[in-house]
Amino acid sequence: MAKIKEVIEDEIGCQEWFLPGNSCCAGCGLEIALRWAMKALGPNTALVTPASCLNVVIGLWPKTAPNFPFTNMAFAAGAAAATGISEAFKAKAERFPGKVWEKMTTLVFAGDGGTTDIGIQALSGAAERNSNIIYTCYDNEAYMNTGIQRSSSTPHGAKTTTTVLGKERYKKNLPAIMAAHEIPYVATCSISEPLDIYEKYKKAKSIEGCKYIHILAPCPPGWNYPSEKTVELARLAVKTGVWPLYEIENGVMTLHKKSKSLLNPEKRLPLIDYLSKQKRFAGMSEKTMIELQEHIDRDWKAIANKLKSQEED
Ligand SMILES: Cc1ncc(C[n+]2csc(CCOP(=O)(O)OP(=O)(O)O)c2C)c(N)n1
Ligand code: SF4
Ligand SMILES: [Mg+2]
Repeated sequence: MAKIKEVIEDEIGCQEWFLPGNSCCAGCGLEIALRWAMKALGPNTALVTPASCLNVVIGLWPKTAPNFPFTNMAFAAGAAAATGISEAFKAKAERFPGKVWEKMTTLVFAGDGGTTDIGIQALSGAAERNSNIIYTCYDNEAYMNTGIQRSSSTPHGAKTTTTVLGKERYKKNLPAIMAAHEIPYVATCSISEPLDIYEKYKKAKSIEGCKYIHILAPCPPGWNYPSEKTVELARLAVKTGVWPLYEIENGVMTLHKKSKSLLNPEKRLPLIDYLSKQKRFAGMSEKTMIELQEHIDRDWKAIANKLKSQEED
């Protein structure tokens, strides 16, 4: 586990690459996610951002917030564009050895709508080709930039402007879908564990091929809670077992220490501790809450089975 001392002593980690003065809402989880990813990756990073909140909060030149190169991209094309950019870096590196091109990392930061719905075909293609990119889904669990419409990543029971009685369907498990592509690295993160974000991006940077990192990034207006509660909510998502933290490196899964003990359901905080702090779950019926809990328990059983089968191998 990375230590804060390591970040402070890291010439890149101790600096801010996504600058203050951007137009994120107060308490935006996305901003925390990007800041910490960039502390690990540094300025030799080309960011691709499909249509999303990030696309907008970046701002207009010459007052843009990223202190590194970035491209705003069409909604469906994040992973495809990143593949092209990464291939261009490779060609340049071969032609001009010893220059910056061989140090470049290609990063996608896309929302859950732009990943689990609209960008999934380009992402699946990039994963199948094993394109040399780091693809991030920052997950605020709805289409926030256009007014809180439900996405495949919105959880069961959550109210959005298109699920006014609460979403009937369940959250799509995109990290599991990406792991099924057998890419070299898949990880989940929470903005409540910034050092874990830092460490996982450092690792992803060192791996050749397609890397997928899915970060839970609470959103005060979208989840309807006071802006100072962002980190608390992200922490509760981990402690209740709603959001397991793990990485899968070359097919081998490892749980983060804060999630490991939660293999025992009795160690998980009650789900209500998480739900009751967000108005998007207000008025949720007991039936829906039980269904949501059962779905979470089912995901944990799948994790336990995977770990068991690894032990037996
Ligand atoms: C093809 C296309 N359809 C719709 C839009 C409008 N649009 C821009 S951002 C956005 C929401 C994106 O949601 P998500 O990917 O979850 O990112 P978030 O806004 O939550 O950060 C939508 C629908 C667009 N820009 N392009
Ligand atoms: S709507 Fe949510 S994700 Fe978008 S900038 Fe505001 S807090 Fe961040
Ligand atoms: Mg979103």
